[in-house]
Amino acid sequence: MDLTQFEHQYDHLTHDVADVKRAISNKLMYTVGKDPVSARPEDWLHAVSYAVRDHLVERWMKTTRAQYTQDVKRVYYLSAEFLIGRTFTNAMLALDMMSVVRQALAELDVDLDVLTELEPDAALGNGGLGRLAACFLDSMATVGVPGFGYGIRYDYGMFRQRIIDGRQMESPDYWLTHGNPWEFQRPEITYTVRFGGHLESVGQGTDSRVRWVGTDDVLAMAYDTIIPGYGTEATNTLRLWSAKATEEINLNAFNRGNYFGAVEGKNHSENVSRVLYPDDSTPSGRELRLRQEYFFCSASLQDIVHRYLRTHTGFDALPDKASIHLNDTHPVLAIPELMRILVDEHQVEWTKAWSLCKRIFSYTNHTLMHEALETWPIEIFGRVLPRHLRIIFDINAVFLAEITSHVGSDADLLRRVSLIDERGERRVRMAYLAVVASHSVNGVSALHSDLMQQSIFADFAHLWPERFNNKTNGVTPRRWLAQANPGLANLIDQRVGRGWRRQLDQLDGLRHAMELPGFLGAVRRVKRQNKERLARYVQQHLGVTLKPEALFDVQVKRIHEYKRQLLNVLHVITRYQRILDNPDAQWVPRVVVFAGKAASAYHTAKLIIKLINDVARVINNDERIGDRLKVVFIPNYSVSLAEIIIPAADLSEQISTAGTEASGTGNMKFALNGALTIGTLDGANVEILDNVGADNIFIFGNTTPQVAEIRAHGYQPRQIYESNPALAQALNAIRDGVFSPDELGRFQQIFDTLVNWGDHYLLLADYASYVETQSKVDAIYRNSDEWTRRTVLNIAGMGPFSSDRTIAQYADEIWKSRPVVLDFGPEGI
Ligand code: 26Q
Repeated sequence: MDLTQFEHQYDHLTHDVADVKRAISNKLMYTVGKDPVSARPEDWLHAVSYAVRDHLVERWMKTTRAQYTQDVKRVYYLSAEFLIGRTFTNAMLALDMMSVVRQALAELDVDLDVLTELEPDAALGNGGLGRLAACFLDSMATVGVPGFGYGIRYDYGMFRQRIIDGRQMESPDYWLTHGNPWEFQRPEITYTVRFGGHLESVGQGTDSRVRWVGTDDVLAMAYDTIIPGYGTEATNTLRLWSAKATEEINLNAFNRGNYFGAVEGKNHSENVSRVLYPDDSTPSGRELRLRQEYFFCSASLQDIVHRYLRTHTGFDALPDKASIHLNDTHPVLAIPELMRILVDEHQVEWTKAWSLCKRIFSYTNHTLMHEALETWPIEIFGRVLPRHLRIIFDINAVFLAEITSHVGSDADLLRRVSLIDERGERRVRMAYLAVVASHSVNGVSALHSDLMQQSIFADFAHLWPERFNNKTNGVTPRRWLAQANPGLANLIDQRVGRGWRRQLDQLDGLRHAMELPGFLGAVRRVKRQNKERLARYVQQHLGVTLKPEALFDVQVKRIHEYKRQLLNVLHVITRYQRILDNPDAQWVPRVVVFAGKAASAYHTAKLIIKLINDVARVINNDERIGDRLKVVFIPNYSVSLAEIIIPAADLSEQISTAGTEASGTGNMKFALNGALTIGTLDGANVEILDNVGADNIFIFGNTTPQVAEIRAHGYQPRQIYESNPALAQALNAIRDGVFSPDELGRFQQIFDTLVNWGDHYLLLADYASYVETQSKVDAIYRNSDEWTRRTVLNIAGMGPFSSDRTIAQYADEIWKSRPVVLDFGPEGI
């Protein structure tokens, strides 16, 4: 696609092409150290990135200085994951420099679009939770919240997925091979993080203290990335920690003459930040994961306390100067770590320290699924973090005593809410620790926040109802509309102006545009161009030809049973069988697109990938089907791939079992890009329905209470299988090897899971409703004006799903933070 037509003209006013050209050439020579004659495209990318980055640095220093002089309350967002994707285009858009950079590069004989494709994704996250953190960083900067992200600088991000013979193969994602021009290494900002060792008691009675000694130490070194705000000069900082061996470890071993041992030790301690754990929603329970979590919490807390103490004495004002937000339970060790720093290192009295904690911490829960709740065996915990285990025991003792004094001694209640699960192997319940230590606990959609209070935190919600609240997720319209879909962005600009980038509510103005001549046609043309772009990608990478007039039906997300990719496959097979039975009917041609990664140890998810690929091979090569149905599995789903796939979708599949998907954010990205949703009443789908209206979304399936009811009455999937011939035919085809002629029994297990082993996620219960709803989708799609009208009403209703709205609510209701005032006013451009 030719992007130039969408870049606006007036950024030439603020940036002169000649200046930018000179800056790029200077960076190429003096920073990258290359002659233009021999520079490779990677060298040009680095040169232009440094040139663009310089403009951010000026804003960054202004903002950081203003935060310091105004002594504002800072918001620290602690997250084990930040799924950022690429930075270059995002930075240029924030600075309004896109067209001037394009022009400057063209004059240097370099094509901007070639360079952007070379940048590796920063894939320091698994999926929704990590991407949400990245959207929040963008929004905090944009709305002026003095926010800091803290996390881990993994050497290896989310693994790269290749599909070989239909199966997922993982390979390491070493994203730093060519260096990262967006980060600033800060060797002077280094903290010692301690592990292991043992506890000693010193002193007597009220004077008694605990000493934590004999530890193995690792250094945490800071790397900073600038987070630009959009349409403001405000910028924030993402600080990621990288593990460095302490010199002591090296020298001791070296002096004993054990050179290899010294290097081995170095490797061992530096392994802490080596690799992102790729299990989303099923914690691996590995010791190294616990070490990772403590590593970044300890470094971050030391840094936060250090920054505070530069300008304050005593800790009374700490809650007025720092809010610490826990993105799920992965950073929960920040709680005992703050207690340790206050009590052990600064001699703050326990009760005082604990009341400070409760004013500082807040926590977001992202899942209700039992197997996803983080707990650690106290054996491992005590070995890795003996001091923190003791602190948690002490917190628990005080907490349980408090409960007893309020509600009397109810042994059953105490067992249920204890921070230690005493059933079987004793385990620390990380989510409970988060709830007990935080003044705010939020869910990520209205439905999820309700269910959270009725299920996993029911006892706590009775004790402290005021602590619980909802903050429905959102996505940044800068990346997910302006950047990913310049064609649509440009069209919206023409109808409602450019303000939606910061005020997404302005999309509401599109309702009137519908009547204007030519508008629906223009929307359709943009969608068509986006579909052609995706078809080119698929042709290049998979060798499958897609016709852009087909309905593009898309499900992209992590592969997980609860997300029900298998339900989608059942519909695909049913459609295939119906086309074979009735080839002369007027079929609406469909392209069904899947993408997503399976956790490397999740066998069933990997088998689902194999099934999708096997089904795709059979259908795509069946000449009786032709263009009426195509199925593709696009490998290596990532933020950058999402930016290509989502704008090309007609239909967005959000079909999780009601009550299982906390929110979903892909659902929002698709609707914002003019896809209609087919979905269950789950997560934020419920609120999307409220905002786009029932006529403009395809809702199907059992509701959360119905799901509970079905399960309570002894769900019998086999009965459904036996009474629905179309369903039986699809399932039998899977079982009998229609899609696996080379290994007939390959998918027996999938059949059994659904028919014989209880169908935990109720696919069969929702199948009929799903397939029927898919027919309604076809009917509407046939009427392309009607379809397009509905897609525009979807876009118009997406105003509330900006992460700017989400962040404004966190800032007002949880963090009580105020925007930093920049001397030139908050409005930059
Ligand atoms: C925990 C311990 C050890 C190893 C891995 C993990 C781990 C890692 C990632 C556990 C869970 C995750 C990710 C969870 C996640 O992405 N949840 C999603 O969060 C989104 C943002 O709120 C929601 O929209 C999704 O509904 C939810 O599934």
